Amino acid sequence: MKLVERISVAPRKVVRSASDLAVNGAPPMFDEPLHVGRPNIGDHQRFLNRAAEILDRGWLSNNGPVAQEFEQRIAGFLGVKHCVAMCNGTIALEIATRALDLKGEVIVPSYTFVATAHALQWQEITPIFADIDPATHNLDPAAVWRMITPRTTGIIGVHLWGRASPVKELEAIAKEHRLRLMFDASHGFGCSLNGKLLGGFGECEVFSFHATKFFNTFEGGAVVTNNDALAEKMQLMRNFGFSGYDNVIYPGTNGKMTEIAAAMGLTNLENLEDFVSITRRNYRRYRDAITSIPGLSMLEYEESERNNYQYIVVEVAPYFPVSRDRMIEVLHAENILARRYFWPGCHSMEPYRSFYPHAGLVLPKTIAIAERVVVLPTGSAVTTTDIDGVCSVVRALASGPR
Ligand code: T4K
Repeated sequence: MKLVERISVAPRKVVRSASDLAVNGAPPMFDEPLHVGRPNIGDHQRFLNRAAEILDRGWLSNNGPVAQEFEQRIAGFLGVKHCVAMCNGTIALEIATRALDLKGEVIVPSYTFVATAHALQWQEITPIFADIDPATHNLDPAAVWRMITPRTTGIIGVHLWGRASPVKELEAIAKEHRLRLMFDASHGFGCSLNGKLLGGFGECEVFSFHATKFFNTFEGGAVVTNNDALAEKMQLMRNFGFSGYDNVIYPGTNGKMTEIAAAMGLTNLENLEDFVSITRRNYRRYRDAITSIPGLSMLEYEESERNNYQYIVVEVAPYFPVSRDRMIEVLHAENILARRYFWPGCHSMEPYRSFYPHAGLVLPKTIAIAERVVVLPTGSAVTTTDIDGVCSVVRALASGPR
């Protein structure tokens, strides 16, 4: 494995007081941006060998041998019967929801990446936003239950930050109300619930393999399922609905994964444990520093489970001396490109904010969490020295307004 390198790796200073901050005229901590989501890239040579084979073979897409191998490896790794690889996570969500025959209203969290809602709206299915549990940032089953109407056909739980949704409770609600249940597992590749890897819960689960995800295929995604008929339907749908030459039996789309994307996936799969050891190390380094700062808390990963530790999620309490947004400004001035994922919540974005102007009334926890969260840089391009630099900036903010 070769790590993504930055031109200048070392932080340029240690911040001891406010006068050391870039917002106060000091030089920035980093010469170049420290991003939240630099890609994890496996062994370059193995990828290049695979790329050369693809070029020699002259088979670039349309269910080629590398994509087929990728699907088998992913299904085997996750312990599910089928993996239907796709060109990205959004199309995978669209195909999964359509294959499940979702219509009318589908309950989703507002506190997620907007693609979860867009995949529904794109098909003229109404996303109904339910509130979250502030302790987990995942759907609150009681809130889901309150949003059910006669038009509800399904629930999409999101395993936000790679921490599992309340699967058992959502299953019980879905069963009682005869709803279809699926999961957006975009953040959850390599994460487990009660020791079982995410991927086998609900009727199907959707992964994103976007460049910024813990496990990437440049762009890519997949729906995984244990349901044979559903898998077969999705295989047709992602290929225009073709069933053999000249015979179209569904209004399909083009959701196919390319061979080069699958080659990246196979390579990265071989280095998955290397990625985890780096993101776990980074997570622990941040946790040791952040949890000792009054007014800040970090979302913790259950160490008895498998985690990918891809997101460093910090909550800024209302009594912290500076606001979350001021903290972001200060960090950006240091070239630390922290993010406000997933502010302000899907319900406050278009078209949802115009369609459902009062949606926020039932989303108090979503609104509070979205106002508090800062996501800090990690991944294989971030070193523990970088993290010490980031934490010295954050610590300086704890001692008073800047
Ligand atoms: N459901 C959920 C819950 C999701 O989180 C997502 C995607 C989806 C569904 C949809 O899956 P896809 O259709 O995307 O497969 C990013 C990603 O674009 C998006 O995939 C992801 N969620 C979302 C959480 O984050 P941004 O706005 O953060 O992207 P951007 O361009 O600002 O990049 C983030 C950081 O990564 C930057 O600091 C730069 C760095 N970066 C980015 C790219 C693309 C690199 O260093 N190299 C790169 O190649 O949305």
